[in-house]
Amino acid sequence: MTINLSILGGKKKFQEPLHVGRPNLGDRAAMLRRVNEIFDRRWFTNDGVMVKEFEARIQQLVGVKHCVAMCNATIALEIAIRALELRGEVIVPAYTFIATAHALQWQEITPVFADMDPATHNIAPETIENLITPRTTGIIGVHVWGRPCNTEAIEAIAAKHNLKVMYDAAHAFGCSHQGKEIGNFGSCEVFSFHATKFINCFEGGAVVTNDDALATKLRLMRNFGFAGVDKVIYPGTNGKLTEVCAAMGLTSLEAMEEIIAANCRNYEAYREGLQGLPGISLKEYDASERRNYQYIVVEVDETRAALNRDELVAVLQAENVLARKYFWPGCHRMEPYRSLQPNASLLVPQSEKVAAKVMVLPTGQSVSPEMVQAVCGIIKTALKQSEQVRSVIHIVSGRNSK
Ligand code: T4K
Repeated sequence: MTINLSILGGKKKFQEPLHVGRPNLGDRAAMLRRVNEIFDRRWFTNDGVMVKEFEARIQQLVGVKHCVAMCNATIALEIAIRALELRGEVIVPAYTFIATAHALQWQEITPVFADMDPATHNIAPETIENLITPRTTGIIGVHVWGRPCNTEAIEAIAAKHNLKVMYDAAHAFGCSHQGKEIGNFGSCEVFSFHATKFINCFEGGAVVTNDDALATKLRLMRNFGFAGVDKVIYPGTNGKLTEVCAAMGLTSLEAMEEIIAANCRNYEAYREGLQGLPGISLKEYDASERRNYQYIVVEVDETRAALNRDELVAVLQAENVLARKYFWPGCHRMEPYRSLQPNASLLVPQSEKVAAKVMVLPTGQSVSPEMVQAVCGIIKTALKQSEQVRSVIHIVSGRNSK
């Protein structure tokens, strides 16, 4: 089927924007029942019934001793970093969402950027050791796209240099690594339940750990350091999850298998639709492990594809398909890091290359396989009509730069 591309003057293929992070809803009636219960109980936050139930469900699903629910994953990262007493410098991948780096910088700890393994998009363990200095206290691995990083190699390096390890598992809830659920690695792991995540609390996050003392500290820190009424025994902040957010989390968890099935079905449809296109490759998920399939990640290799990543994203956006360029240009190229560490890009060549190639496409319950076919049809047509597309993009970008 040939499509009259919008960028070449045709009608937009989608009347409504097709978002990458459209929230999954779960059972609306069940959610409204929970909201009514919260109203009846007049208990809105501070370790309420819904939060406790949410934490218990996460513990059970992950097979971990403690889940400490928080208001979002960024605050959860900050609290976990503080509870682990990380200081000085901490090694993180350059290729991650900016929150991983900011959670350190916010507490005056320097994020030191390691490079990635282009095959997995995860931190390359062999780039870590050269970055260790006497100020290094820890490593934060990130399971990018829900595909686990090389925990064995990271933890071996950490043991050798007496460093702490925690993981940013914002993308990896519901995933496993060598048969073990993510949430059981390092000293602790942090999940995100933001609206755009496959399981969401509107806004929410959690630190999970098998360490009893750490869990106690995290709970204290989440609630100003209160150890009972009128008794503060620790410096803390406010990282609490509200009841209504926990209610959304519980409702979302009830739909977990359906959501994963929808994501998986879309992933297969993309796989079929993009198959055989030169220079276009879909990042694969390992079907022998548990995966949530929440990100459709495509690399555009401009040495082989007829259009580059930015040109394809422009074509898709013109059709109302709001593809994203996560995590371009990399944390090291964002402020304050690009000013504080102007040479960091020299140390992360693979991250630089991959960040310029990746586009993330829409999926989730609100996206059907027919919509996926239409998105793939747009990509195929654009590649076929690359010369016209390129000339139009150049005219428009020339106009915009004047
Ligand atoms: N670590 C990692 C590795 C992360 O990826 C993240 C967050 C964190 C830590 C921190 O977690 P949180 O503190 O957020 O819990 C989005 C999300 O906001 C962010 O949570 C996520 N990662 C990141 C990968 O994606 P943006 O800046 O792209 O968000 P935004 O507002 O542009 O939304 C994305 C798309 O979703 C848009 O097309 C609009 C659509 N959308 C969004 C919302 C909020 C909807 O359709 N409905 C909605 O309600 O960061």
